[in-house]
Amino acid sequence: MRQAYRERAGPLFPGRAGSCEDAAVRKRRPRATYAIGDVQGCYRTLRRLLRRLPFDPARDRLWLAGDLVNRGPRSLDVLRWAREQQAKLGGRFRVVLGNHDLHLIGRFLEVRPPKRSDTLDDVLEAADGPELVRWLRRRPFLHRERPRAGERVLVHAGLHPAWTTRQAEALARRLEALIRGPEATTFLARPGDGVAWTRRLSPERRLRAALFAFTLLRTCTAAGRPRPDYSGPPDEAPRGCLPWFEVPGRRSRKATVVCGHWAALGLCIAPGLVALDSGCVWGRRLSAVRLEDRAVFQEPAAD
Ligand SMILES: [Mn+2]
Repeated sequence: MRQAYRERAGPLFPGRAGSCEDAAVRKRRPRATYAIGDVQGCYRTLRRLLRRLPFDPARDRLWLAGDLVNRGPRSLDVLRWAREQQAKLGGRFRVVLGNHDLHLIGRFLEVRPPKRSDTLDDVLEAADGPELVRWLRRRPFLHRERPRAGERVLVHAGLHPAWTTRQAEALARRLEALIRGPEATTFLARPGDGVAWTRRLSPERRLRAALFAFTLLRTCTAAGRPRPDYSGPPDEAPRGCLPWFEVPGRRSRKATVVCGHWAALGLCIAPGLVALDSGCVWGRRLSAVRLEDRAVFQEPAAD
């Protein structure tokens, strides 16, 4: 893999405690963007990680790669926290939708059956549950920006190799409109389709393929067709099965993609890629990366 760093079973990156950096130092350094991986209801670990970050709520930015909820024990707390952060930080807080977030919305709309591993009851039964789901339903699939240092895209799983980042953004906006509207009930009844991106796809098939890429994609064939059947580590993938970000000629390759979703990949920092899912909900760690200098901060799972 063309990677600068990939997580092994090595030591934790302790990061720097917030208290090490005094106010004067904070003022001098440029604004930082901290990107955090899949929280999945692990609220206790999230709070501990946040305490570790030298995050300045008056200046810095916080990005979450989606899958705020499910499988972990404290989804309700995570949602309440996220909504509060949104109110406090405004555009400096960004979160994108993941497959588990969509599953919660689908459960709330009663178009998805419960799965045995679901831990969503606390949200579904809470008095403020409907309000929190309404808030979640208005989150985007993709956040894209072009700071001077280079283009950045935040997405839960990945980008179809055939897409430019502009195309991806346009598809995300169309999907978001659909999820917020009355068609959500039929559309969310099943997950997206991992299909090749061709001109022949109908508009509806296109949106289903986009839903798959944004929320479920991990691997593709060398020709860029998604392989929905493989979720293991990249070095054990069957022949001809590549991480989506390594597909030759991928059209979004000049941007830096910040994503999560692939726990078996682990924290992976490479040119053009910051993959953040380090398996917190599986008892491993929750990771944050400061995008400006790629400093890593990790917290062992505590939920
Ligand atoms: Mn996911």
